Amino acid sequence: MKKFKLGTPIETEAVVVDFPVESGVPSVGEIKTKDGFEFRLKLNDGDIVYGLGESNRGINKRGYKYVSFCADDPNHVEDKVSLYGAHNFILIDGSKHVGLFFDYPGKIEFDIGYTKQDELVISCENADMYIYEIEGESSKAIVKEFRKAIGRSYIPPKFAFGYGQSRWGYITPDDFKEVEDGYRKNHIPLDMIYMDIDYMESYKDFTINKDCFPDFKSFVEERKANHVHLVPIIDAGVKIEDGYDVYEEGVKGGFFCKKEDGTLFTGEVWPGYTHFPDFLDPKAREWFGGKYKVLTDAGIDGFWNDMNEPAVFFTPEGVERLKETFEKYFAGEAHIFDVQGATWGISNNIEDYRSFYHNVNGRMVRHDKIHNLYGYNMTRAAGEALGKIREGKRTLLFSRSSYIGMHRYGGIWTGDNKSWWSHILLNLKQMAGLNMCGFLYSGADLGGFGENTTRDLVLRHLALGVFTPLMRNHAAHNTRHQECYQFEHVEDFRNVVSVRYRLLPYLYSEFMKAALNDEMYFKPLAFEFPLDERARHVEDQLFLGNEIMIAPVYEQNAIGRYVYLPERMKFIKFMPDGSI
Ligand code: MIG
Repeated sequence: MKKFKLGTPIETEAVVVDFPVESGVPSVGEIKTKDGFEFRLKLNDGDIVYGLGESNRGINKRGYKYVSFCADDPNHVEDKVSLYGAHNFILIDGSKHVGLFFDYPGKIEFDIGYTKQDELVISCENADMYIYEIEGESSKAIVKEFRKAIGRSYIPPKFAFGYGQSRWGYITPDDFKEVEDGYRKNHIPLDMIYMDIDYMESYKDFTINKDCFPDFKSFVEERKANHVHLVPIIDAGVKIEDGYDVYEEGVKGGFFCKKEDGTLFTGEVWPGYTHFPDFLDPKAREWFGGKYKVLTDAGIDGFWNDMNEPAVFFTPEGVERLKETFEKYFAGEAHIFDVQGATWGISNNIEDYRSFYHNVNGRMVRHDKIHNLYGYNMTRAAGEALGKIREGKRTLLFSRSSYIGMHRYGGIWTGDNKSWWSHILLNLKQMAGLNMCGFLYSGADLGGFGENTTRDLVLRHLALGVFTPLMRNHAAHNTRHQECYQFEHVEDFRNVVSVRYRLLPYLYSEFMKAALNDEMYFKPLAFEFPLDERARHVEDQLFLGNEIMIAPVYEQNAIGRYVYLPERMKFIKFMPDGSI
């Protein structure tokens, strides 16, 4: 692996091996640093471009453009260019064989044969970055070398390989018990129930709604006695409220992000106006991470970190801007398009992201320049602290937003998908890219998060989820309930989830092999059959470890599907009676 340095890069700590900086430029492509940064590379017919971790569209990224700028966007339709993660690693497999990592934490665009079909153009505002180049004889070898450089992937506790149920809308103890009972009564295994924002008091991090849970610790213990781990959510923003210890400590310690004039940056999220911890500052990380102890003391051993792009519904400044736009409109000085743009653009607004700063090694850096490191460092804060708080024990931890490097501290889930058939396939495609970038413990909201699901969609999505390390059914509030026992012929669900548990020894050992050897748990077919032209273009099957190929059904009313077999294989059916 070769390391090149342009300008004054921000140290992201994505790469943990200390490579010497090479003189010169990467052996492929052309770099321009006048007016920002641009990297151009000619693509030949048949070149495949892999990578970009959690991103939209295909396993082969060629033919579209992608923008790394972590986005809180719940509509993963085909034209979206930014999702929650920023994973700037690509791998070209064809006439050349090369891996490239653009270690740049601001907004960066990958035009992979979009503007011109035979050209790859990577561009961003500032020519301050590290570029890493890996030459190798195969895609597998290149990924392995990259993975070695970015450090060992996070390994969760064993229970995290079980099946979990989640829903935004479980509030009372009875809601949680109902889920536990629903699964137990129907003899469907269940290891985790997730707690969404309603377990907190007024959506305040590290608090418990005491009206609902007067004795939270006992409640957690009771669930554990029934072999269910409760996994609470933690949001990035901290509610502004006098008397709330996390808020007061954060202000006192100088742990929140500030605006240029030194006042604290304020943004609206679930609790109302909040401040955002400066996770780029090691002291703030240590402080926020230490807070997880409030919950581990109550017996909690797993967490999911949300809203850490960070998601900002609006700011007081944004409201002012909106007001002005309306006033101009009514004064006849603005067009309705301006009003619409300002209204829709009030959340996660770039002007807001440009209005606050982080303390990066004593240097004040404007948020938008390091935007993609925020969720990474929130999860790093948690991971580092939990390593101390629960010394010698693994903790379940995954995040919504991420950058390469975060894979050492936690897994990710792929955020707010929908109960759409196309999202089963997107789930599969994303797993391949994520594995290249070190994110092994990952999965999607099975059954779909947004919109009303259907019985067959949940079943089919679960059948893919059987194989993803994170196997969690999750849905948004106000959507149709989608716990397995809500549907007719519950035995079908029992059979699917049981297959997960029957396969656990294999899945767990393949996961551990992948983590310990810097290898991929999920691989595109071409990684094993690089010379097989058909295998090279399969977008709906994956290898899992070294012995299994998966080919999920992702179409409504399908009774099966066509599968491409790159070699002789055995078809194994898991029968309900336990036989195969
Ligand atoms: O703006 O906590 O992706 O899983 O259920 C929505 C409520 C906030 C987004 C997460 C989703 C979670 C939801 N959260």
